[in-house]
Parts: sequence; C-alpha cells; structure tokens
Amino acid sequence: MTLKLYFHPFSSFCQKVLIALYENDTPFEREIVDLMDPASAANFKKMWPIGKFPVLRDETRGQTVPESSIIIEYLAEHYPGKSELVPKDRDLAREVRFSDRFFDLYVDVPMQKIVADRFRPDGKRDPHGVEQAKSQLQTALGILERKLASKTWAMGDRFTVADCAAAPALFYANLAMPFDKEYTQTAAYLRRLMQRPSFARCIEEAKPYRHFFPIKDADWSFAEAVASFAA
Ligand SMILES: N[C@@H](CCC(=O)N[C@@H](CS)C(=O)NCC(=O)O)C(=O)O
Repeated sequence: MTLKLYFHPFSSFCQKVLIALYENDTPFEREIVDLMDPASAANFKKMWPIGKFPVLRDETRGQTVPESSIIIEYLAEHYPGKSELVPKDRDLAREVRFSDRFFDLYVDVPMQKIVADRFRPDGKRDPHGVEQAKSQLQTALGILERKLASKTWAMGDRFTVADCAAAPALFYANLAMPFDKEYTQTAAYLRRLMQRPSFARCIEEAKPYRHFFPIKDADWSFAEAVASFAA
C-alpha cells in the first residue's frame, strides 16, 4: 500500500487526519506510534525529529509529510476523493484554511495545554499558563458561538478540513473545560460532528485508550450520550 499514517488513535491532531481519510475512503496503512515507548519514539523521530504526529509517508511519491493540515492538503492534491475538503476556489480555500488554523491554534492548542499540564509532576505544573489557555479557549468559544448559529458545518453547508480540525479539538475541549451547557450552538455543532460517520469511527477507535486521559474526573457523559444516539 502506498500511504502509511504514523499516528495514535487517541491524539486529536491524528484524528483530524483520520477523519479526512475516512471521509474519502482513502486506503492507507496504520502505524501506531507509542511515544511512551523509547524504541517506538526513537524510530519515529528518525523520520520526523520534531517528534509530533501525525506523519504521512507516501512510498509511491517518495514523500514524508508531517503536520495535519499539510497532510490533508497533500491528500486533497494527490489522492482526491468524493469529499473536497480543501476547495479549489482560492478565496474559499483561504477562508477554509483560516477556519482550520482557528480550530488548531485557538481550540486544540489551549485544550492540549490544559490537558498536558496534568501529566506534569507536582512542582512542575504551570497554573498561570493553564489559566491563560482557559481564557483563550473561552474567547475562541465566544467567537464560535456567534459564527455557528446559522451553520451546519464550520463553513456552512459543506464539510471541509476546518471540520476535521474542529471535531477532535472541541471533543477534548469539552472534557478539559466543559462548555456544552453555556455554549449551546457550539455544543450542537459538536453533536453533529460526533454523529458524522468519519468522526464517530475515530471516537470508537480511541475508546480503548481513554485511560490515558489525565483528567481523571472528566465527565464523559456528553460523549456517551451522543455516541449512543449515533449508534
Ligand atoms: N501542528 C501539529 C501538531 C501535532 C501535535 O501536537 N501532535 C501531538 C498529539 S495530538 C503530539 O505529537 N504530541 C506529542 C508530543 O508533543 O510529544 C499538527 O497539526 O500535526
């Protein structure tokens, strides 16, 4: 098989790419990277020394492609499918890319800061950084709440790379800093994302790894309620 994805099923940025692959039924091989395992991590870093996943390897074209948004752009260009996740129209594509950046930088990154702080040992935590991340997430949710009021997907009627970015970022954000009661439009959007077969599959595949989530008192009821509705 030509495409191999180096990833972990529980990772938000990896799920973003999995959604894109599932949307288009793109065939690919899976290589789960366990960054906790020194051998697996060292092997992965030989390919991409930055050490962050996902990374896509395309043997046919001799390309190694890191970065979730760039992987989805690459797939759209070289392995297009029924779902055009990056529009051809340049102005529309720029708006879609902006929305993708928004979910990555202002939802996913602060969510990860909140979650990752729980992995730190006592005395090494960063409460100020976590407060800043929560405040940034709150601001982002306020913007989304207004923007999503009249939309099915991030860009309107069509499902794009922005929704691939939004789905796991909002899913984990609602566990790290529950917002579904206060930001009801955004919660409704997250519900629609969770019912989309591509993301519902990611949620299912990530289930066996939930014990990795370091916020042990996280409330999974929203995730469970939607999952049972979707089933
Ligand atoms: N900008 C990157 C971010 C990737 C990223 O942060 N991946 C996380 C998992 S969700 C990771 O590899 N974390 C491991 C680490 O930082 O050591 C992308 O869009 O792919």
